[in-house]
Amino acid sequence: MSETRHNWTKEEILDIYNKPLMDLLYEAATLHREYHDPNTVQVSTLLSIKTGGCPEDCGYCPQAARYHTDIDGNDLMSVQQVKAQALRAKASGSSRVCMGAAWRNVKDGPEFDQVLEMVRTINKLDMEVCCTLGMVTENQAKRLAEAGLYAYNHNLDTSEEYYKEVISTRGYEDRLQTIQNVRKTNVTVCSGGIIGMGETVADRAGMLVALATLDPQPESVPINALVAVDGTPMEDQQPVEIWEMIRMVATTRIVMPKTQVRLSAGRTQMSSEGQAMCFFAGANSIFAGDKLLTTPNPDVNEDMKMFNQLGLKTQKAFVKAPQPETIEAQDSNFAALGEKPKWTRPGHKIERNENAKLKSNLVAED
Ligand code: SAM
Ligand code: DTB
Ligand code: SF4
Repeated sequence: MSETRHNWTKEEILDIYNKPLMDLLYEAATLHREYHDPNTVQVSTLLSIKTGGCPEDCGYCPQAARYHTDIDGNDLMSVQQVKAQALRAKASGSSRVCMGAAWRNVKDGPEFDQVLEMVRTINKLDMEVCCTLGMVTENQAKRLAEAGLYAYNHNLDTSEEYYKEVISTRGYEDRLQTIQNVRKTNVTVCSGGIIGMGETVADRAGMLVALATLDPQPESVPINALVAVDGTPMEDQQPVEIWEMIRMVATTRIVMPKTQVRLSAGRTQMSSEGQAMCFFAGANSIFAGDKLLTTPNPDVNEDMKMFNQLGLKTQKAFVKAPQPETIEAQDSNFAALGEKPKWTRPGHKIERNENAKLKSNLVAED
């Protein structure tokens, strides 16, 4: 097996992305087979444990409080509700539950304690548990690890340059810091991004440089196609073409050969033939369930039908890394240190986001 490289340059990645498609597919599929079973797909179920009302201004996100979108917001779910949903997900073939919260960052206190209890509860069901809760401090990452968390999802979303056009309320370096904090524990890192936000192909390559030069590389990389939601600053973005998704997946596979590449948001727009090409190009995981966090996802039965047609099997839990141990009396060991993520770019404004906010205020006044 070839060594994983951590010194990729943007030019090299662009050359890969722009190869003739047949050459790109052949190279990606060959590498995929070296490191993974090409007929196995890992299935995760997303669960929005706290929906909407987020203070951030991420231009793609329907959960940002400042935009007028049509989502039903919800306070933090109870542990029992989460357990019931996790059991349903397990029964439908999912090996991982990914809990998402519309938070800028985790705050120590009763809500975080409740999330830790959710992690312990799902872990006891022999399922992998992932969380995506916004920024975490090193201490909070350790507490999640102690509760038995398997993966933490925190996306870089795009290149460092384009990030400034998408989000003004936190910086790229804040994202990288959270990934670093998670890396200090035994929790695996899940980090990827979105295509179709108006970025250039060079921005896509830039994001892959940022991810592939991490050492170790993330264990899981979600590639999302933007779901353009009415009311967000990106409501008018045109859907990405399937070829762009295939190229992005294949390039990710080539520069991060050992990583689980997740075909994430945007699958409702893709045919099963298009998705099959993504699996051939190296995607080996998906989010299943009729909802992502707030937007639709293909029906579970449709996904199972597609898997049968393609001869794909679903991956069992804990194949890639062992089940983490839940350590019971964890809270007192890691008392809050009062760490607070900083706001790295005060005063930074993005015209597209400001316009969407203005439009939202006008709609709210009507
Ligand atoms: N609040 C936390 C955070 O931002 O880290 C966790 C939840 S957030 C919704 C998780 C990820 O979902 C984002 O980083 C983004 O990559 C993805 N996402 C959000 N809205 C999306 C959309 N409309 N289309 C595609 N991906 C989206
Ligand atoms: C990721 O990269 N994609 C998922 C998961 N990580 C949390 C979220 C997709 C969200 C799509 C928009 C929504 O449903 O709100
Ligand atoms: Fe909030 Fe996360 Fe949505 Fe950004 S992506 S607005 S941080 S929920």
